[in-house]
Amino acid sequence: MATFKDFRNKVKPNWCPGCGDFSVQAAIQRAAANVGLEPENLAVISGIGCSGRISGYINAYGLHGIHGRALPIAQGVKLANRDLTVIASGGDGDGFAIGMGHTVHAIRRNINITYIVMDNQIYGLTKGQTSPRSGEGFKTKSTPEGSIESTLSPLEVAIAAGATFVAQSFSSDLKQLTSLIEQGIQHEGFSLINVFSPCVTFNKVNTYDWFKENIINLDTVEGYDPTNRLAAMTKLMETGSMITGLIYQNKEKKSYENLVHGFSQEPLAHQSLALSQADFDNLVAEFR
Ligand SMILES: Cc1ncc(C[n+]2csc(CCOP(=O)(O)OP(=O)(O)O)c2C)c(N)n1
Ligand code: SF4
Repeated sequence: MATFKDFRNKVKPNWCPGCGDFSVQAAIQRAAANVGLEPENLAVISGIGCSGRISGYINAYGLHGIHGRALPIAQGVKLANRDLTVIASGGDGDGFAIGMGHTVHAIRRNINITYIVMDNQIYGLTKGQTSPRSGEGFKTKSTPEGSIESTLSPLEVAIAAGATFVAQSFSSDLKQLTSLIEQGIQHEGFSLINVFSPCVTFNKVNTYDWFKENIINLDTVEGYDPTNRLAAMTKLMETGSMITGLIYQNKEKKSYENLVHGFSQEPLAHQSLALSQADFDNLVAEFR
């Protein structure tokens, strides 16, 4: 049986020392081993950004895709081979700015993949511009007088869009993060896990200490019921989304693969896709 070490490869991450993304990498490797996967059972598909490099740092199938397009690629992989566990990953710019349309539709589609967003509330790779997750008044080179736009609350959007699994964690809490990724992988549908993953180089506001002071861990909130959609939305709105843990899960809704008409139980990846000579001749005849 594989251990987390089997999900390591020889590529040395070029993230800045202290970047929150190191913990996300470690948590994915641990969670994959803990749920009994082998490297050949896993595909990690990422977008573009510092966080997007993660697919290159994990020993599994992987694809470092296009900015904002991790989810279309990941959904294609899952539909072609439902036997693979598919993790999509990227930054808050990737998933909640340029890729937000894909995020909303993947959520409502409820396709069985796990989407891990490394939310540092800034664009890291391009040297620190304001993202939709930056706070109002946040000053960067792209908003020198402070951001005048409302901060996006993607987890509220997710619940409104019909999400069946919504969780949030923090890079400093490897135990909780690993457990939530395990639960996300085991969830039969789309799981969204937003991770507060500090950018130590460009974001001097939302630091490790700032998150520690502002986060409420739902594990410490007595009586919180993650199956109650309205309570989940209320908690997000009350706290400005500064909660970690399993926020909402609906185990009743079937995943996309189980609903789509005619979808074969046998993965496309294992089927012969060649046309028979007779089918080919008929097709050509239609265009004569
Ligand atoms: C289509 C397209 N638009 C813009 C860019 C430039 N770009 C690369 S990464 C990035 C944003 C990075 O921020 P985020 O997704 O939050 O990831 P982080 O680097 O913070 O991990 C942008 C705007 C690009 N590569 N492709
Ligand atoms: S710039 Fe920020 S997000 Fe990018 S590797 Fe460095 S600390 Fe991480």
